[in-house]
Amino acid sequence: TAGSRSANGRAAAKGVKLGPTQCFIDGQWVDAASGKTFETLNPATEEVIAKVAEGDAEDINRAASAARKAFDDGPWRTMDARDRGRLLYKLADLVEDNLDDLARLEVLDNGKPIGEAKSADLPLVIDCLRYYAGWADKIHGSTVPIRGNHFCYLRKEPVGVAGQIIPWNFPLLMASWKWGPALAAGCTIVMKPAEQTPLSCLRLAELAQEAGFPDGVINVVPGFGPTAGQGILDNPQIDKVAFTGSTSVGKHVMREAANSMKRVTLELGGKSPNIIFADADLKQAAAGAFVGLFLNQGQACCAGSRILVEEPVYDEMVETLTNMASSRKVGDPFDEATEQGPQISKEQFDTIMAYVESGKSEGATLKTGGSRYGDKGYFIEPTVFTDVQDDMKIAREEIFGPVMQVQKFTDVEDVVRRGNTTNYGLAAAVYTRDVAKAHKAAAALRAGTVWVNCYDVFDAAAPFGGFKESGIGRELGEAALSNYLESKTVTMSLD
Ligand code: TXE
Repeated sequence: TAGSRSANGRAAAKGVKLGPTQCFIDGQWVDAASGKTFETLNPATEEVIAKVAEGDAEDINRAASAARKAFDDGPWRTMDARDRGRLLYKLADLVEDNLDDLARLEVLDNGKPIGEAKSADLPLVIDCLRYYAGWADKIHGSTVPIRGNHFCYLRKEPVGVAGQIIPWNFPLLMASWKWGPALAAGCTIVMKPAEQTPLSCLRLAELAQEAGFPDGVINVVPGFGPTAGQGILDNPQIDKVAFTGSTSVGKHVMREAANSMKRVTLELGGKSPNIIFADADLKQAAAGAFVGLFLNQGQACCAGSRILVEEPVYDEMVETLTNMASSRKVGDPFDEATEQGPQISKEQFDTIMAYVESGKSEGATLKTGGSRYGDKGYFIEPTVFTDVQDDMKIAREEIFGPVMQVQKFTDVEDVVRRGNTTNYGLAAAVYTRDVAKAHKAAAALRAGTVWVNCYDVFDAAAPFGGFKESGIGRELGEAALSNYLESKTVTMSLD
């Protein structure tokens, strides 16, 4: 049953193999220095899954020293790049071999539907690790034709120790997005997974150990933001911080990073517009708009949470989206037929329900949903609001739940401006059959990713990240490597 633990620290819940629950520091599984633990819950049942080591600044400092040593004294920085790549390939293979178990662990701790974990999260993790494995031996500098009798060349060198802080919505995937480019570039890692979902990341570290990553290259310290997370920001041995999470904490990370001039990349929230023109393939548009919002219980930074629909097709689109939402299968995330599981936590559940109340009180029309689903677990009915106005709270703020806002537009020239009227700029989508209109909108939308006639199409090779308050820097693709590299200019006299 959930919560029961055997002597070796592995519990059996829903037949899931739990894996480690301690800190992973310098190749060792250790308790937190304070001896403290915290509970991680199953959001579908509200039951305790396991007690996990609660790391704080002291554990982070130990991890950072180990990562520093593995970087400065080797073996990581001095290992042949191709051999670093081989280890990443090996890790990808091990993840693939353990796909089912990892997917189940993710479902237990996060609540996402098993079908999604197996068909989306895990394959994307594997692809990401392989993609960066391939990069490891292809990172190189260039020569520069400077004036005079000199030979000038540029070296690409790893930035050093990377501190990485990730959220709970895609726990394994976020870990792979951070580990892949950092390890390919030759950095060492101190990672703090989210306190809501530490288990899959710890299991990934165990697989990395099995793959043969040297001690100290990858360190994982579970714990809370203001203690363990802050420990990363405060530690002067850490050269770079990569953060994914809320915009408010992202701003804090950036301020704190300045103290020791850590390099910073941030992947933050969004309020992404989906613009559906009347000439779109409406079936395709509805499918894109629907998945764009409801995927992962609405807990996606790029959630397409403002659906702007051109007037002639507005009523039809509202009806289609409402029907899709009301027939969505909510329930036990371990059931293969389930499409929507619980929200991650009581806090998130309460925040989302408060947004639903604000939508109602500000005069939006609640077409479907709006209530808790069931009486156990943090389930919320798929919810659709229509007649949403730009100035309503639900049209401006990130809800991070299964709550869709549908808005009408008549002015085709003005809709991109409306789409851009937000402090965020993570993603956007346009649905139209008119190629020129699509390209024009894609160029004008101020967002890091624009999807045309689709949504949530991710690939390890395609950069992802935000304009404006949605972040700094890009993850994935070749772009993410530069987050982990310094450029060194070497100039030699030939006289
Ligand atoms: O995020 P936090 P929360 C948004 C979403 C959600 C809201 C709050 O709108 O409703 O944020 O979620 C660590 N120093 N996103 O509270 O707090 C924390 O431990 C260092 C969007 O869960 O930002 C966790 O590991 N670290 C987002 C990570 O930051 C700190 C995904 C994210 O937690 C810290 C998640 C501190 N002072 C939430 N405080 C996305 N971009 O996808 C917290 N942390």
